[in-house]
Amino acid sequence: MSNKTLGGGWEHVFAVVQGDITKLDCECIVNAANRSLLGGGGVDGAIHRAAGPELLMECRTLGGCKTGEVKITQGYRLPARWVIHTVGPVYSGRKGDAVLLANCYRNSLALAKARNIHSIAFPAISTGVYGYPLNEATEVALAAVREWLAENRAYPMKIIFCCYDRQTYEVYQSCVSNELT
Ligand code: AR6
Repeated sequence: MSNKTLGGGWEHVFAVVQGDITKLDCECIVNAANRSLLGGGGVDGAIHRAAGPELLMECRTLGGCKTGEVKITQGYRLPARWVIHTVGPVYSGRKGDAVLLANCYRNSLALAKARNIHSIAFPAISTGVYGYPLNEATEVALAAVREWLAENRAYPMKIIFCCYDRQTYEVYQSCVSNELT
């Protein structure tokens, strides 16, 4: 785990870890969901399995979620108290993809702040089933988070990028090192 500031002040802790997001003991984890919010594969499936059926029951009441937007639920059987569900773009190669993907990160952080949450873990949104190239998606994620931190310097927030596989972890590590040097 690396603790580094990334465009923020001393109160911002930034970490890249490799592992399963459903195991993380932080206040809030982010789910890379689909517009129905009724579950799926990948990290979405893992979160629903670990949280238990109550999560799906709450998700049924939310009326879905638009791409780039966010909805919050409880974490139920997860160590995390809250789950922020967001919907990344299906990669199309158009400029709008990056805007929508950045919105997932920015809107998640804004909602976390509105709920007085101070630690949040993100998966690599859209880089699995939704086909977003990993390097591009990582740049978008880091830029969006850096901007948010710069705009919210006074708000203590621990941000964890939870990379499931080795390749994702290495890309995040190398992009973070490049940003910091
Ligand atoms: N913890 C952390 N990251 C994970 C985990 C986990 N337990 N499991 C997978 N990942 P994906 P998307 C990583 O496909 O591309 C779902 O069916 C995975 O290795 O989960 O946004 C939804 O319902 C990859 O790096 O999400 C949607 O239909 C990253 O999470 C669709 O997939 C994202 O991969 C969303 O596709």
